Amino acid sequence: MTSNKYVLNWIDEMAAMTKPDKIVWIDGSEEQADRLRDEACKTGEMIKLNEEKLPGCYLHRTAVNDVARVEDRTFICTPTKEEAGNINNWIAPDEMYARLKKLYTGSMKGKTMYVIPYSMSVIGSPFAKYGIELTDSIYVVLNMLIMTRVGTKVMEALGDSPDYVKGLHATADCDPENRYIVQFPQDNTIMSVNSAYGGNVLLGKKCFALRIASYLGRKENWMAEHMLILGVTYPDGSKHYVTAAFPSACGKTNLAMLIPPKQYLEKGYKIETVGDDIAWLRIGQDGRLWAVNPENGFFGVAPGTNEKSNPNALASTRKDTIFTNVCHNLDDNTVWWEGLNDNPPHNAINWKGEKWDYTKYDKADKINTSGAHPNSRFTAKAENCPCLSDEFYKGAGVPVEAIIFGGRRAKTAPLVYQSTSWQNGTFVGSIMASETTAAAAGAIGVVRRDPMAMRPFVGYNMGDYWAHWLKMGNLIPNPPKIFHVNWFRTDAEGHFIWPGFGDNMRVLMWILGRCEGKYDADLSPIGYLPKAEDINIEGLNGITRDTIRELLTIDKQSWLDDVAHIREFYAFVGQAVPHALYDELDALEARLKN
Ligand code: OXD
Ligand code: MN
Repeated sequence: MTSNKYVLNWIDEMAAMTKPDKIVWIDGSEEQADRLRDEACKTGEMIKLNEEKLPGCYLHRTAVNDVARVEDRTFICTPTKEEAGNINNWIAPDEMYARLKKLYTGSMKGKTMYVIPYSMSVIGSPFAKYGIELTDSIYVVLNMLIMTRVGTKVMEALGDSPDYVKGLHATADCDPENRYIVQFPQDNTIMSVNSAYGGNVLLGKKCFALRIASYLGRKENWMAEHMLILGVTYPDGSKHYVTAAFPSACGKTNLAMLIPPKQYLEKGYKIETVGDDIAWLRIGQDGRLWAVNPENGFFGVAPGTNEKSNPNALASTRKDTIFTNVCHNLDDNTVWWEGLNDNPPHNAINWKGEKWDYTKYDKADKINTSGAHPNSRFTAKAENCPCLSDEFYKGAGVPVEAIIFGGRRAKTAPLVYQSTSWQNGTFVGSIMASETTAAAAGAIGVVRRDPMAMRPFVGYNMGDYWAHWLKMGNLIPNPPKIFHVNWFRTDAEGHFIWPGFGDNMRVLMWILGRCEGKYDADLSPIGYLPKAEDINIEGLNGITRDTIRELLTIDKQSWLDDVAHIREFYAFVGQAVPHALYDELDALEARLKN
């Protein structure tokens, strides 16, 4: 498929180490994909689902000890520890290469090594970056075929260039003690071993499109962010785009695909999805910041996805989808997960591959009693999403008017506020945090700081990453405005006050209105707050102007407590934290005390 000597030499070297029986290039054709699907079904690696109800869909189960990304086994191997920073795990590159070599040696004996040439972003577009993943897993091949653009065309676009990201994945023994997800940013290299779970092995996603890409972005003056991208079409036909970064379990996919409330639909407003997880952002010739979604599919969490919470995501999974670790309904050979509907299958196999008794389900012990694993997934083609934007296919990107940060905060953060400048907005991103819920193990309400939702995904020192944000602010002639939202404020009884889901459109419209200069706002110690009358509550049951006022209050003491927590966090991030962010923190504290 290629005469690129850099690629061929590297594959030879990797094959000499892993010793596969054969090497197969993935050309991106349907015929080849079909043969691989057949083979995976023969070996039991995948189960073909009901062709009438779920055409082209398959079920796969991973090992029970291999069901999620593993942050403690993820490494950024820069030449010095300072470059990786305190947030990332670090081991010196030479030592890591030596450790990995032992694990990879002979690991593909008796197996096939698949060579997957893939592109992040539209092939040949100004945003595009290429990668090659070597893997011994058909599941990985078939997922990569959905999540990225794969095949011969990628090699044609790469030509003789050495400029591609090398990725080596070996399933090995799936041994959790020897599981490694390693990025070598200086070498454009990713190595993953002893896992076969999506987030650890689909190397185009977190490893490349966030960790390696964030490092490249810093070098090349662009940004790789853990952000959804959505467009709002106004009744006059104009289109307005925002990106948003939320930590997991805060509804990124739901916001990206939201269905506007009736009042907006009737007036002709429409929401279109460009991306649900990752944005690459570059400065356009017009001086604005432009965003693309480098992926080609969605690797979404299944539980909780239903006709009400996210009909567009559900529709995306009705064909050509790979389900991982969901519940298998044997009666009609379909799939089910908690929160899909109220009819759990009576004749079913759970995510562990055992007979499942739905009557034993216990919310407090989901892992052992649920039909689907809480982190079970669907890998669905973006093109199957009913609200996918046409811009998704174009590769030129969309101009971003607003960047929205958000987290799950019961008390501290108001429903929405606007930062006062790019520098202040960078500060707002750097202090992003989310509270753990009763659903997760451990104490409730513990604040985990997750700057820009990138804590697990920055490919270098977090402090330097913040400095890069500040630098980009100086480089972008017409930067987006930066906002923060919180859908999760609770009342005295612990109930969510704001309805969320489609009604988040109301907040989105305030944000876009601010970008257009349509609304005044009140300057508070933390930034600009909406005037309560500017949040549209028409048709909202139980939400009054007073509710909005309550959602916009700022409790100075809890903010001062937060300031103390942020100081500890900045100290942990260390020396690289830019002075400008300390200035912002000091100024915030002074305003709160005033
Ligand atoms: C994540 C994901 O963990 O997108 O953020 O899978
Ligand atoms: Mn994500």
